[in-house]
Amino acid sequence: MAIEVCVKAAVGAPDVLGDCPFSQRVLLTLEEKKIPYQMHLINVSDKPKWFLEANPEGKVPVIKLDEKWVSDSDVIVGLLEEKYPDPPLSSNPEFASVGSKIFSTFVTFLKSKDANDGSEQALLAELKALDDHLKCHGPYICGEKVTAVDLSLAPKLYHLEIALGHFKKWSVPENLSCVHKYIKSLFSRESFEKTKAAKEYVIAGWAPKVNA
Ligand SMILES: N[C@@H](CCC(=O)N[C@@H](CS)C(=O)NCC(=O)O)C(=O)O
Repeated sequence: MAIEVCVKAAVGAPDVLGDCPFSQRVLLTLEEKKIPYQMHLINVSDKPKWFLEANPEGKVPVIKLDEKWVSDSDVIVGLLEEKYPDPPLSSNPEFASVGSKIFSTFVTFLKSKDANDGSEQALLAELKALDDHLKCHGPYICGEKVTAVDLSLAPKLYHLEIALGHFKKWSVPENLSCVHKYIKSLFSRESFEKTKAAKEYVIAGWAPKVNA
């Protein structure tokens, strides 16, 4: 039986898959584990009553497991690993936090209106640390095989590339070659192609935050 999963619909297009990186992380996990699922697209600016009843906090993603709705991508990914251990996706605990500050530093830089506030340098330092890690341990964060930590980071790097390219004409420096290779190999996975939001919706999702 297919697992029910609620994910974000695109801004202004409620019938199209939206731009939530946490939703994509859960979809990537389902795809990589080849777990059949039924997707409900949730318009987060007009949430359906049944969704709010099932999940009063109102955030996506949520997934129905053993008749219960479960929220939070960290919790969902952990439960999927327990219930569907094959193929194993758990990451080496030593490397579980690699790249974990990239998303927050990216968002700070994206929203920054002051070129001298150090936010670009902070992001560059995180990307450089990822490059150094991949140089020693790559091609994925835990080595030869993709694991949960890559599936969490991939949608965030996708947002970073699109949003910084669009709003700041900024891209990951060429000399971070391991990061470039890493991004290319993650984005070309079938699971990623199938679960990514279209570029225009990623831009539409960030626009109000950038222009705030
Ligand atoms: N920590 C949560 C974050 C989920 C989250 O922030 N979801 C956003 C969309 S990307 C959301 O549901 N926003 C709608 C709302 O808060 O009303 C997770 O990992 O699942």
